[in-house]
Amino acid sequence: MEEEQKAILFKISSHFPSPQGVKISYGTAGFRADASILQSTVYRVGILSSLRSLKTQSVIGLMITASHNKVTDNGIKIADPSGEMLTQAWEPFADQLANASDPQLLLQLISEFVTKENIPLDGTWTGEILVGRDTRPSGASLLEAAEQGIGSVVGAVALDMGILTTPQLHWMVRARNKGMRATELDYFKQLSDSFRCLMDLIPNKHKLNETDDKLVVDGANGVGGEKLEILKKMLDSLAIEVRNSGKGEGVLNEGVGADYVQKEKVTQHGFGIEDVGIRCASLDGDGDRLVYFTVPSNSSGDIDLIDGDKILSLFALFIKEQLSILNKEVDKNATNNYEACLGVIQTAYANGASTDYLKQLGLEVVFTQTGVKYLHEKASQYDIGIYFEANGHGTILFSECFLSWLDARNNELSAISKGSEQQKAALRLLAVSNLINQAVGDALSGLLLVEAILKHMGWSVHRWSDLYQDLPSRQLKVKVVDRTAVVTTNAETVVLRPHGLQEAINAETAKYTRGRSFIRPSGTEDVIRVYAEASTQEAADNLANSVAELADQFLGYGSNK
Ligand code: G16
Repeated sequence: MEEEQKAILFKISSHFPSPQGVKISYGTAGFRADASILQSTVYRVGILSSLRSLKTQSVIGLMITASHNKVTDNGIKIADPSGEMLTQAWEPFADQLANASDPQLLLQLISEFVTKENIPLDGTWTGEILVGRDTRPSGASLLEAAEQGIGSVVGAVALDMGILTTPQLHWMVRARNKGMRATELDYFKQLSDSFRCLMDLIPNKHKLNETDDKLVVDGANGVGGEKLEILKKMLDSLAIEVRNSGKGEGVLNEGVGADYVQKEKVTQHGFGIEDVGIRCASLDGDGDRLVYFTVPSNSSGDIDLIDGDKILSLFALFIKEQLSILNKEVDKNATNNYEACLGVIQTAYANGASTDYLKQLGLEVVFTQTGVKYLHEKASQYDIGIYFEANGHGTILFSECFLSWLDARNNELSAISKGSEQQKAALRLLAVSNLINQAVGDALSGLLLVEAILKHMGWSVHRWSDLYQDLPSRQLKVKVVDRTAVVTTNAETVVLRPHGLQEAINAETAKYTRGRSFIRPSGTEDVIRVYAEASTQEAADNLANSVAELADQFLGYGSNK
């Protein structure tokens, strides 16, 4: 590393001392903490994103957001060249940078890493980092810190993309690196065009079905609601009402949003008995999660949740149907046949009933740890990989290989049987691949796909909800002394450490019919998460409470004893 570069890094780094006595770790989706202690972390991640851009010779993304967390938190997500989350291989370096106690150590770490990774800092390549933020009040000053970090690396420049949803930024990074136009308008245009294309392909018998038409969306008082207001103006065939759009007095994620709705299963602020029977959806604070729900007529305050598992099931059903139409009359001797490999990815949070349902459909279901980075990686190994977390975070990935075959097949069908059911199926799959975000889970594109599929099937939200009956479940959080003391295996379903805890959980779970329970440390909040399901709600609640007590006994302050 040149002396000039070292001097710049040393000088600017001294303005960003790391917070005393705090260890910050790269978690499920980047760094996340109270915004007041994040200046130095964000500055250092700015440096890292510059190095990543120079190393990959591609555009990189840096998003300032804490997504579903409370408004006083903030965080950073990094988008790699293909729009995916930062490669896991660089996470240890991110941890080291974030925790370097002084500028000298920081400089040494960077210098060693640059040499090891052979990163060109000689001005032969200009790094470019697209920077975005959500609507949190702390976002503007943290964005400045990120820009200082990016500017500390000679040859790297930051491009402020303004307030965006996280998936918009990931989409832009991917588009830029594919040589495509990548403004916000381009994003909206791609979504609305492909949605229109799917709507044009709705079977005639369902075209005039005007029932169940209104959709009410909870924007979590965040950026997703704001963007949906813009997008909906480009969609003439969909009536959307956005509530909790962030324009009023409501607080981001407070009693609203996808995380609240999915975990608490009660109506959020702005929704109530007047919404009985209406199709409703909820986004999270940075617009990367989506769940649907309806308000039942019993005025209990509860909702009927349609979570990520059911969105996944709807998508899987539709994709499977289109593939079977496409392959219906295949000429067994033809050389251009393609048996697409379809895979479905879930985590341990997936409701047991959803996994049973997907398996009954004959689909291959694979489990990974929690975190989009793991699910996405797995899904990318299929021709079509559908991944969803129960919390509503997911998408459908199409392999380049399958897409180029599909494109060619569509051209061929258009020449020999234009307008045939087979060609329509090819066109639908192509439209889905354009609509659904290929970089990361995206509530806005997911919502449009759900809407298009419901129309295609001629289904009401209730018909969709009845695909299968969820097993009753409960999620709890437990505050413990040190959540990193928990080590898990088998896609987080088994606790390895502390010793004896898994045996205790097993003994408790065995008492319940269809009982299943696990604990894992959160990677976005300083808590242990507890999940339990069983044959009745009371049993699921009791199991969750017992397991939470065990977690407290083994790891906590003993407050539950
Ligand atoms: C992030 C990740 C998700 C994960 C969630 C909760 O979501 O992107 O994959 O499910 O955190 O993680 P944990 O249970 O480790 O706290 P988001 O929407 O908050 O960015």
